[in-house]
Amino acid sequence: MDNLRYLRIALGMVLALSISPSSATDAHISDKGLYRVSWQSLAPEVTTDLIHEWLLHVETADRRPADNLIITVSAHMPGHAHGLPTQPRATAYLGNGDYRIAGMKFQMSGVWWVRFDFWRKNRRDWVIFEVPVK
Ligand SMILES: [Cu+2]
Repeated sequence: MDNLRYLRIALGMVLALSISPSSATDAHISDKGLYRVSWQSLAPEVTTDLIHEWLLHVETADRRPADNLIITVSAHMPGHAHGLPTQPRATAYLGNGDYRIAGMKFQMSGVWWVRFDFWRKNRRDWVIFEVPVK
């Protein structure tokens, strides 16, 4: 079995176990209204000092999967002069508007702002999520 196939099956299992109907209500609309974005941690809990992956789901405003996006990730804690110790990246497009984000690591508990920037054909949009870290 090749690695990508294995990854898709593993992700499918994780998603089947972890995505609840409420994840749809957590979707944020991007700043310019181009995208509808939600995220899911592939670790059971978002805690400190754990390098883990997220699954980012991106739809267009009319609810179709948004593919071919270039995505960058950044995060900081409001009021604190620091960001992440890692540089998370979108490492794979898994189809259906799902992107794998690797290298998430929060070194301090509290509220974080996680920002995703999206580029497609020189158009940029972005979204910020407020994420409580235990
Ligand atoms: Cu901090």
